[in-house]
Amino acid sequence: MVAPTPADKFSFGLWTVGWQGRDPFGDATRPELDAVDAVHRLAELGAYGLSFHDDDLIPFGASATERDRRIERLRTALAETGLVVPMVTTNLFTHPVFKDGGFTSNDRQVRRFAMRKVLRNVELAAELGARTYVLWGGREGAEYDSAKDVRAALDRYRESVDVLTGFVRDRGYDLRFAIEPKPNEPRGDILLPTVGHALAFITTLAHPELVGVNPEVGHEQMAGLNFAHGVAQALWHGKLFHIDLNGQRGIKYDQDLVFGHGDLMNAFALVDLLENGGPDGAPAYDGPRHFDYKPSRTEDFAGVWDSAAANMRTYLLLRERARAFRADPDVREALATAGVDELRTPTLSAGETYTDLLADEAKFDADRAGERGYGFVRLNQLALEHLIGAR
Ligand code: GLO
Ligand code: NI
Ligand code: NI
Ligand code: NI
Repeated sequence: MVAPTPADKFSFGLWTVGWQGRDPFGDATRPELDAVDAVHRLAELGAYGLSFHDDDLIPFGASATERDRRIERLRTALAETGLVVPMVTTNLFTHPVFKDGGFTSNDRQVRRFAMRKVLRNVELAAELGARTYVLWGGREGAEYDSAKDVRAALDRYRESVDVLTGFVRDRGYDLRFAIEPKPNEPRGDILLPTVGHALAFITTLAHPELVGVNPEVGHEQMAGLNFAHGVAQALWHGKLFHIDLNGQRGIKYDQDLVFGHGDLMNAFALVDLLENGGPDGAPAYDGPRHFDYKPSRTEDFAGVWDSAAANMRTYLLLRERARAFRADPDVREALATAGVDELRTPTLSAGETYTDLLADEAKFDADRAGERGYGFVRLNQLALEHLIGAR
């Protein structure tokens, strides 16, 4: 039951298992990983998908023949293993040209270059059958308030996304974009820092229906926010197009730990939401369960593959625990006491007006209602006991 299969839709970024462990203070601790090896290893572990940045697969500035050769090698590995490419993305952050951003660099020529880089890779994404194209603008931001006109930057951000959706529509690609918010790192402050900011931005676009969000566990938690709440709101807006799963312990640098190795209670709530949060307890999300984590730089390749497997195993264990939680009669009773289901009833009855509502005042005893105990703590303890396997 906890052995992953392709039906579980687990996918990994090539840059995750391929991370060599370079950080701001230290050199690489692992050699390069060949994309073909990554595909084979991930398939053996039970994953279904691989995602990548253009530069993960094709080194920046590679010739056209080198590009074709690399794509061909990937295609062969995919055909051999049955792995698919559900999502593709662009690297607009590593090369020095992007030091002040891609779509929102103060330098207009850089912005034009960034757009071309994305357009070319969108073509590749469509050729490989990807359905989601992630936009993570890690360098779109600033360290200094006077250095960036935020409103102009948002104009340019919108202009770029509008060009991309226009391109996809003209070409007839079955591809949607997902904006990945992050509050900071590598920039001091990144534009569209949270799920909420991104959702608001999307409403201003020319084709909002083609753009959603790709929330990442650690990114929201770096901002001190509740990840499961952010995902719930994205679902509510019909905008959860993709998800980046990993682990983060509090407000600090982006840790990219294995899923569940950070805030485990919130990870439980998240899996419960994704797997049981739809109508009649069906899954609320059917896209890839995508891991965007980093195997710690203390690990050798054995540790890399152990950590890849750990992500999937933790997800499946949480899925199992969340199902048991939902099925437990004590939990059902605690949910009823807590009024969780009652919140689904509209506050006004059908046909009722505010006049009817105002007339209802005399019947309500606020002091009495204020005495109600909701039993939320007991409910949470039941969740915890299911989570740790005590029930
Ligand atoms: C960094 C981001 C990054 C994105 C990736 C996809 O913190 O999480 O890994 O997910 O570039 O666009
Ligand atoms: Ni991240
Ligand atoms: Ni991260
Ligand atoms: Ni990410």
